[in-house]
Amino acid sequence: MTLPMDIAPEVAEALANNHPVVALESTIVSHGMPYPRNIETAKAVEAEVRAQGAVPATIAVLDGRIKIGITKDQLARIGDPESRDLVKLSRANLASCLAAKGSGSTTVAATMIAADLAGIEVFATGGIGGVHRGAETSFDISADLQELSRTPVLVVCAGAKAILDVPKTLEALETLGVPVVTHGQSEFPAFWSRNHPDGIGSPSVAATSGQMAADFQMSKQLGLGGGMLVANPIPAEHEIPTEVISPIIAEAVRDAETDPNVTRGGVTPFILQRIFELTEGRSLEANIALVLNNARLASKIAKDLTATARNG
Ligand code: PSU
Ligand code: MN
Repeated sequence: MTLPMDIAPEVAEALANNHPVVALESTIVSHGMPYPRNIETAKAVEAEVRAQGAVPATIAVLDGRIKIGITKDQLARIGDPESRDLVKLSRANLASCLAAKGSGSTTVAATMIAADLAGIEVFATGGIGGVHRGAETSFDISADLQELSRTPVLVVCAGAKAILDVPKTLEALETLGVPVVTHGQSEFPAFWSRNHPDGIGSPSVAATSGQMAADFQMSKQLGLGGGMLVANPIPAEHEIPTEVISPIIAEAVRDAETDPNVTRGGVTPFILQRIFELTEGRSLEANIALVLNNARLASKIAKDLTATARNG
Protein backbone atom coordinates (compact mmCIF):
# COMPACT_ATOMS: atom_id res chain seq x y z
CA MET A 1 0.00 0.00 0.00
CA THR A 2 1.32 3.42 -0.87
CA LEU A 3 1.29 6.19 1.70
CA PRO A 4 -1.62 8.63 1.57
CA MET A 5 0.80 11.46 0.87
CA ASP A 6 1.08 14.09 -1.87
CA ILE A 7 4.38 15.88 -2.29
CA ALA A 8 4.07 19.16 -4.22
CA PRO A 9 6.01 18.96 -7.53
CA GLU A 10 8.40 21.75 -6.52
CA VAL A 11 9.22 19.98 -3.24
CA ALA A 12 9.61 16.58 -4.87
CA GLU A 13 11.99 18.05 -7.44
CA ALA A 14 14.08 19.76 -4.76
CA LEU A 15 14.32 16.55 -2.72
CA ALA A 16 15.26 14.49 -5.78
CA ASN A 17 18.05 16.96 -6.62
CA ASN A 18 19.33 17.35 -3.07
CA HIS A 19 18.26 20.98 -2.90
CA PRO A 20 17.43 22.44 0.51
CA VAL A 21 13.82 22.09 1.71
CA VAL A 22 12.31 23.53 4.89
CA ALA A 23 9.15 22.04 6.40
CA LEU A 24 6.59 24.38 8.00
CA GLU A 25 3.70 23.44 10.29
CA SER A 26 0.02 24.29 9.92
CA THR A 27 -1.25 24.36 13.53
CA ILE A 28 0.39 27.76 13.88
CA VAL A 29 -1.94 28.83 11.02
CA SER A 30 -5.14 27.18 12.28
CA HIS A 31 -4.70 27.62 16.04
CA GLY A 32 -1.66 29.82 16.66
CA MET A 33 -2.50 33.20 15.13
CA PRO A 34 -5.66 35.24 14.46
CA TYR A 35 -7.15 35.55 10.98
CA PRO A 36 -6.10 37.03 8.57
CA ARG A 37 -2.57 37.58 9.92
CA ASN A 38 -2.18 33.78 10.15
CA ILE A 39 -2.48 33.39 6.36
CA GLU A 40 -0.39 36.47 5.60
CA THR A 41 2.33 35.17 7.91
CA ALA A 42 2.30 31.68 6.37
CA LYS A 43 2.83 33.27 2.94
CA ALA A 44 5.57 35.57 4.23
CA VAL A 45 7.37 32.64 5.86
CA GLU A 46 7.28 30.66 2.60
CA ALA A 47 8.62 33.74 0.76
CA GLU A 48 11.42 34.10 3.32
CA VAL A 49 12.49 30.47 2.80
CA ARG A 50 12.55 31.05 -0.97
CA ALA A 51 14.52 34.28 -0.56
CA GLN A 52 17.15 32.24 1.29
CA GLY A 53 17.41 29.79 -1.60
CA ALA A 54 15.43 26.89 -0.11
CA VAL A 55 12.03 25.41 -0.97
CA PRO A 56 9.21 25.70 1.61
CA ALA A 57 6.94 22.72 2.34
CA THR A 58 3.97 23.63 4.51
CA ILE A 59 2.50 20.42 5.90
CA ALA A 60 -1.14 19.57 6.67
CA VAL A 61 -3.66 16.74 6.31
CA LEU A 62 -6.48 17.39 3.85
CA ASP A 63 -9.26 14.93 2.99
CA GLY A 64 -7.29 11.92 4.12
CA ARG A 65 -3.97 12.85 2.46
CA ILE A 66 -0.78 14.18 3.99
CA LYS A 67 0.13 17.30 2.03
CA ILE A 68 3.81 18.13 1.75
CA GLY A 69 3.56 21.62 0.29
CA ILE A 70 0.15 23.22 -0.10
CA THR A 71 -1.54 25.54 -2.60
CA LYS A 72 -2.86 29.05 -1.89
CA ASP A 73 -6.43 27.72 -1.77
CA GLN A 74 -5.46 24.97 0.65
CA LEU A 75 -3.73 27.53 2.88
CA ALA A 76 -6.87 29.69 2.79
CA ARG A 77 -8.91 26.67 3.94
CA ILE A 78 -6.55 25.91 6.84
CA GLY A 79 -6.44 29.54 7.95
CA ASP A 80 -10.18 30.14 7.68
CA PRO A 81 -11.60 30.47 11.21
CA GLU A 82 -14.85 28.92 9.87
CA SER A 83 -13.05 25.67 8.89
CA ARG A 84 -14.32 23.82 11.92
CA ASP A 85 -13.58 20.38 10.42
CA LEU A 86 -9.84 20.79 11.04
CA VAL A 87 -8.50 18.62 13.85
CA LYS A 88 -5.26 19.54 15.67
CA LEU A 89 -3.05 16.58 14.81
CA SER A 90 -0.23 15.06 16.82
CA ARG A 91 1.26 11.52 16.84
CA ALA A 92 -1.72 10.01 18.69
CA ASN A 93 -4.50 11.04 16.28
CA LEU A 94 -2.69 11.29 12.92
CA ALA A 95 -3.46 7.74 11.75
CA SER A 96 -7.14 7.79 12.67
CA CYS A 97 -7.62 11.15 10.93
CA LEU A 98 -6.05 9.76 7.74
CA ALA A 99 -7.99 6.49 7.97
CA ALA A 100 -11.26 8.41 8.27
CA LYS A 101 -10.26 10.62 5.31
CA GLY A 102 -10.37 13.61 7.65
CA SER A 103 -8.51 16.90 7.66
CA GLY A 104 -6.32 18.56 10.22
CA SER A 105 -3.48 20.91 10.91
CA THR A 106 -0.21 19.41 12.06
CA THR A 107 1.52 20.30 15.33
CA VAL A 108 5.28 20.12 15.68
CA ALA A 109 5.03 16.37 16.43
CA ALA A 110 2.83 15.52 13.43
CA THR A 111 4.80 17.84 11.12
CA MET A 112 8.03 16.06 12.11
CA ILE A 113 6.50 12.67 11.33
CA ALA A 114 5.27 13.85 7.92
CA ALA A 115 8.52 15.66 7.09
CA ASP A 116 10.50 12.51 7.89
CA LEU A 117 8.22 10.37 5.71
CA ALA A 118 8.84 12.80 2.86
CA GLY A 119 12.60 12.94 3.43
CA ILE A 120 12.77 16.51 4.78
CA GLU A 121 15.28 17.06 7.57
CA VAL A 122 14.77 20.67 8.63
CA PHE A 123 11.64 22.30 10.00
CA ALA A 124 10.98 25.88 11.14
CA THR A 125 8.26 26.92 13.59
CA GLY A 126 7.56 29.52 16.29
CA GLY A 127 7.37 27.76 19.61
CA ILE A 128 7.28 24.10 20.55
CA GLY A 129 4.88 22.53 22.99
CA GLY A 130 6.37 21.64 26.36
CA VAL A 131 5.73 20.86 30.00
CA HIS A 132 2.84 22.97 31.25
CA ARG A 133 2.89 24.84 34.53
CA GLY A 134 1.24 22.58 37.09
CA ALA A 135 2.20 19.45 35.11
CA GLU A 136 3.04 17.73 38.40
CA THR A 137 -0.72 17.43 38.93
CA SER A 138 -2.16 17.72 35.40
CA PHE A 139 0.49 15.58 33.61
CA ASP A 140 0.06 17.96 30.64
CA ILE A 141 3.24 17.49 28.62
CA SER A 142 3.23 18.06 24.87
CA ALA A 143 3.87 15.08 22.61
CA ASP A 144 6.29 17.39 20.74
CA LEU A 145 8.99 16.56 23.29
CA GLN A 146 8.81 12.82 22.79
CA GLU A 147 8.69 13.28 19.02
CA LEU A 148 11.97 15.17 19.14
CA SER A 149 13.52 12.12 20.78
CA ARG A 150 12.45 9.64 18.12
CA THR A 151 12.10 11.33 14.71
CA PRO A 152 15.24 12.56 12.92
CA VAL A 153 14.17 16.10 12.07
CA LEU A 154 15.94 19.27 13.17
CA VAL A 155 13.39 21.80 14.51
CA VAL A 156 14.15 25.52 14.71
CA CYS A 157 12.02 27.41 17.26
CA ALA A 158 12.33 30.60 19.35
CA GLY A 159 12.37 28.70 22.62
CA ALA A 160 9.23 27.97 24.59
CA LYS A 161 6.59 30.41 25.74
CA ALA A 162 6.90 31.40 29.37
CA ILE A 163 3.29 30.28 29.84
CA LEU A 164 4.88 26.83 29.95
CA ASP A 165 7.22 25.60 32.68
CA VAL A 166 10.45 26.16 30.75
CA PRO A 167 12.93 24.61 33.25
CA LYS A 168 10.80 21.45 33.40
CA THR A 169 10.58 21.44 29.60
CA LEU A 170 14.38 21.46 29.35
CA GLU A 171 14.65 18.72 32.00
CA ALA A 172 12.21 16.57 30.03
CA LEU A 173 14.18 17.13 26.82
CA GLU A 174 17.38 16.10 28.58
CA THR A 175 15.75 12.93 29.93
CA LEU A 176 14.54 12.13 26.41
CA GLY A 177 18.06 12.62 25.05
CA VAL A 178 17.16 15.51 22.75
CA PRO A 179 20.10 17.76 21.79
CA VAL A 180 19.13 21.39 22.52
CA VAL A 181 21.28 24.08 20.95
CA THR A 182 20.78 27.83 21.28
CA HIS A 183 21.88 30.08 18.45
CA GLY A 184 24.47 32.62 19.52
CA GLN A 185 23.79 33.07 23.24
CA SER A 186 24.22 31.04 26.40
CA GLU A 187 20.65 31.47 27.67
CA PHE A 188 17.66 29.53 26.36
CA PRO A 189 15.27 32.09 24.78
CA ALA A 190 11.70 32.69 25.93
CA PHE A 191 9.80 33.22 22.67
CA TRP A 192 8.70 36.89 22.89
CA SER A 193 11.90 37.75 24.81
CA ARG A 194 15.51 36.84 24.17
CA ASN A 195 15.88 35.66 27.75
CA HIS A 196 13.72 33.93 30.33
CA PRO A 197 13.09 36.03 33.48
CA ASP A 198 14.88 33.35 35.53
CA GLY A 199 17.92 33.34 33.21
CA ILE A 200 17.81 29.72 32.12
CA GLY A 201 21.07 28.39 30.69
CA SER A 202 20.92 26.52 27.38
CA PRO A 203 22.29 22.95 27.36
CA SER A 204 24.56 23.99 24.49
CA VAL A 205 25.35 26.90 22.21
CA ALA A 206 26.28 27.21 18.54
CA ALA A 207 27.32 30.37 16.73
CA THR A 208 26.68 29.27 13.15
CA SER A 209 24.24 27.27 11.05
CA GLY A 210 27.17 25.15 9.90
CA GLN A 211 27.88 24.05 13.46
CA MET A 212 24.25 23.01 13.96
CA ALA A 213 24.22 21.13 10.66
CA ALA A 214 27.42 19.32 11.71
CA ASP A 215 25.88 18.35 15.07
CA PHE A 216 22.86 16.92 13.30
CA GLN A 217 25.01 15.03 10.77
CA MET A 218 27.00 13.48 13.59
CA SER A 219 23.84 12.43 15.41
CA LYS A 220 22.65 10.70 12.23
CA GLN A 221 26.03 9.08 11.68
CA LEU A 222 25.91 7.67 15.20
CA GLY A 223 22.44 6.32 14.51
CA LEU A 224 21.02 8.08 17.55
CA GLY A 225 17.69 8.21 15.80
CA GLY A 226 16.08 11.31 17.23
CA GLY A 227 15.88 14.91 16.16
CA MET A 228 17.44 18.10 17.44
CA LEU A 229 16.04 21.32 18.83
CA VAL A 230 17.57 24.63 17.77
CA ALA A 231 16.49 27.64 19.83
CA ASN A 232 16.84 30.90 17.93
CA PRO A 233 16.33 34.05 20.03
CA ILE A 234 13.92 36.65 18.65
CA PRO A 235 15.84 39.57 17.05
CA ALA A 236 16.47 42.30 19.66
CA GLU A 237 14.54 44.95 17.73
CA HIS A 238 11.37 42.83 17.90
CA GLU A 239 11.55 41.41 21.41
CA ILE A 240 9.20 42.29 24.24
CA PRO A 241 11.55 42.63 27.22
CA THR A 242 10.95 40.25 30.14
CA GLU A 243 10.16 43.17 32.47
CA VAL A 244 7.25 44.02 30.18
CA ILE A 245 5.94 40.55 29.30
CA SER A 246 6.35 38.75 32.65
CA PRO A 247 3.68 40.68 34.58
CA ILE A 248 1.39 40.41 31.56
CA ILE A 249 1.82 36.63 31.41
CA ALA A 250 1.11 36.44 35.14
CA GLU A 251 -2.05 38.52 34.71
CA ALA A 252 -3.25 36.41 31.76
CA VAL A 253 -2.65 33.18 33.68
CA ARG A 254 -4.59 34.60 36.67
CA ASP A 255 -7.46 35.63 34.39
CA ALA A 256 -7.60 32.12 32.92
CA GLU A 257 -7.78 30.62 36.41
CA THR A 258 -10.62 32.86 37.51
CA ASP A 259 -12.71 32.92 34.32
CA PRO A 260 -15.44 30.28 34.70
CA ASN A 261 -15.86 30.03 30.91
CA VAL A 262 -12.35 28.72 30.30
CA THR A 263 -12.37 24.98 29.65
CA ARG A 264 -9.30 22.82 30.18
CA GLY A 265 -8.34 22.61 26.48
CA GLY A 266 -9.13 26.31 26.10
CA VAL A 267 -6.57 27.55 28.61
CA THR A 268 -3.67 28.18 26.22
CA PRO A 269 -5.75 29.94 23.51
CA PHE A 270 -7.35 32.08 26.24
CA ILE A 271 -3.98 33.05 27.71
CA LEU A 272 -2.54 33.88 24.28
CA GLN A 273 -5.56 36.00 23.36
CA ARG A 274 -5.30 37.81 26.71
CA ILE A 275 -1.59 38.48 26.16
CA PHE A 276 -2.44 39.82 22.68
CA GLU A 277 -4.97 42.23 24.24
CA LEU A 278 -2.75 43.26 27.13
CA THR A 279 0.20 43.98 24.81
CA GLU A 280 -2.11 45.77 22.34
CA GLY A 281 -1.10 43.42 19.58
CA ARG A 282 2.62 43.61 20.17
CA SER A 283 2.79 39.90 21.06
CA LEU A 284 1.52 38.98 17.58
CA GLU A 285 4.04 41.26 15.84
CA ALA A 286 6.82 39.65 17.87
CA ASN A 287 5.48 36.19 17.04
CA ILE A 288 5.52 36.96 13.30
CA ALA A 289 9.05 38.41 13.47
CA LEU A 290 10.43 35.37 15.28
CA VAL A 291 8.88 32.88 12.86
CA LEU A 292 10.46 34.73 9.94
CA ASN A 293 13.78 34.75 11.78
CA ASN A 294 13.48 30.98 12.35
CA ALA A 295 12.66 30.39 8.68
CA ARG A 296 15.89 32.22 7.77
CA LEU A 297 18.06 30.14 10.09
CA ALA A 298 16.35 26.87 9.11
CA SER A 299 16.99 27.64 5.44
CA LYS A 300 20.68 28.20 6.15
CA ILE A 301 20.92 24.91 8.07
CA ALA A 302 19.09 23.09 5.26
CA LYS A 303 21.58 24.55 2.75
CA ASP A 304 24.53 23.49 4.92
CA LEU A 305 23.13 19.96 5.19
CA THR A 306 22.62 19.56 1.43
CA ALA A 307 26.10 20.98 0.78
CA THR A 308 27.65 18.39 3.12
CA ALA A 309 25.63 15.63 1.48
CA ARG A 310 27.00 16.76 -1.90
CA ASN A 311 30.62 17.08 -0.80
CA GLY A 312 30.67 13.90 1.24
N1 PSU B 1 3.48 27.17 20.67
C1 PSU B 1 3.31 28.36 20.06
N2 PSU B 1 2.47 28.45 18.98
C2 PSU B 1 1.83 27.35 18.47
C3 PSU B 1 2.05 26.09 19.12
C4 PSU B 1 2.88 26.05 20.20
O1 PSU B 1 3.88 29.34 20.48
O2 PSU B 1 1.09 27.46 17.49
C5 PSU B 1 1.40 24.85 18.56
C6 PSU B 1 2.44 24.01 17.79
O3 PSU B 1 1.82 23.42 16.67
C7 PSU B 1 2.83 22.95 18.80
C8 PSU B 1 1.50 22.71 19.47
O4 PSU B 1 3.34 21.78 18.23
O5 PSU B 1 0.94 24.01 19.62
C9 PSU B 1 1.64 22.02 20.81
O6 PSU B 1 0.39 21.63 21.25
P1 PSU B 1 0.23 20.63 22.49
O7 PSU B 1 0.77 21.38 23.67
O8 PSU B 1 -1.24 20.37 22.57
O9 PSU B 1 1.05 19.42 22.18
MN1 MN C 1 -1.17 19.19 26.08
